[in-house]
Amino acid sequence: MGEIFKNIPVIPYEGPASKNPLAFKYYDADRVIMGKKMSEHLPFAMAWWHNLGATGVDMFGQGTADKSFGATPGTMEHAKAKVDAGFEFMKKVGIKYFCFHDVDLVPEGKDNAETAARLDEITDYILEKMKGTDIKCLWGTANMFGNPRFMNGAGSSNCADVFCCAAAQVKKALDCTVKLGGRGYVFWGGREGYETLLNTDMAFEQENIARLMHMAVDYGRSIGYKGDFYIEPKPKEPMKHQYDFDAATAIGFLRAHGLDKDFKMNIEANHATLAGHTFQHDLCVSRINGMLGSIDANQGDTLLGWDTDEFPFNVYDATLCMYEVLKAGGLTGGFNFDSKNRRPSNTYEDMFYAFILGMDTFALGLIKAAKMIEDGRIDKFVEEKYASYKTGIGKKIVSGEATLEECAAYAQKLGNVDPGSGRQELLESIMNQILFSE
Ligand code: XLS
Ligand code: NI
Ligand code: NI
Repeated sequence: MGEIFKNIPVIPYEGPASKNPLAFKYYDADRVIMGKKMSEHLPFAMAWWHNLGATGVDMFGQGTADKSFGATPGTMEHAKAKVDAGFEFMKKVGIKYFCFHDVDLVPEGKDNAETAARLDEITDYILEKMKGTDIKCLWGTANMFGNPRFMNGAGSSNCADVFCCAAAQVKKALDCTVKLGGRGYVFWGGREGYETLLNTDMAFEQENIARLMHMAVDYGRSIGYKGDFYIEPKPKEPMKHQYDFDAATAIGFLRAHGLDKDFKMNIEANHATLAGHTFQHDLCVSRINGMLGSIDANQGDTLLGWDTDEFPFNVYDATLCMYEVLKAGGLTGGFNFDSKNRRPSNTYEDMFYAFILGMDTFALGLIKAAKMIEDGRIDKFVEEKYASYKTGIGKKIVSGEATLEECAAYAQKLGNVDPGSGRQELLESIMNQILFSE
């Protein structure tokens, strides 16, 4: 197969003054920030489904982008053309990871066995392509939401036969992930939720999801998989109510079912905002629970109530994201662009512009988050805000020595109490100052 993205070179770093649309302005892979290269802070990944699959089809119209890559969609020849295109794309844009669902790699066969044989063939082909490159799999997953059999759920289905079909897919997707050296394995609960409680046994459905996850962990460890499993929370879409609503809900579920040692969170920006949180909120909830594993990097639109999966361009959000990631000491996973071009951005060049935008946005976020930490004013403020717990009664509360009676007796001796200003506007102006100075 010859070159697919003709006239597009390997994307260079040219710096903030460059006006070359096919160059990075901020992402400089080898630049060292807080002791680590940018490329190590930011293990970027390409989502097979969006970048190589999404043509812009929506419920009102056909695709606008041609992703046939010279082959007939729905054939194994096309599956291989996508591999060729994907590897050329990743090399040119300079990213080292990809993420996939089983059905992104090959067209589904007439039964599980045929799909599995196709997956063996395509993963051999991918392994061949990986040789001599440093490109690897970030994570794999099984699509347990597209096929009609999953209409009532996968692990949460009312039907044990469907549960077994889901198990077969998870088993094969884990095999493929291990074969491709994947760092992680994701469960996004596409249809694991409900439309109405009138027909739903919620407790039973949740227990069954946990059973499927335990089986996956047992099987994965038995074939030598050492990476993390991830839950990717999302509050709604496609189901009206999804069980993995947000990070707090998913962490509670993992702990209730004894899965918290093997699982972490894969936090998607647009899912966090759909849950009524900020992206930073769900990252912070994951971090403080030791559960921040990986990130699906995209952004939503506050005017739209669904998962628009836009390429990230909001530098404030990216900065606050990187602030959490730096405080967590990095990710075990990476930054998967679970993002797609807008429907009218339908050329090959647009695919590159989108990744340049996303990678530059996170590079800027990293640079600025490191500055916020090095500047120290914000951290110092937060530290001092809680200073009353360093001495006296506060210290006794934290160490567990104080009783309710002691606190009450202490309170009786107090006059007016002033907890101190939260200084939000001052802190926001410090952030602006850091964002908009060199
Ligand atoms: C959908 C999810 C999905 C997962 C992988 O909203 O983001 O793309 O990342 O199944
Ligand atoms: Ni996602
Ligand atoms: Ni999503």
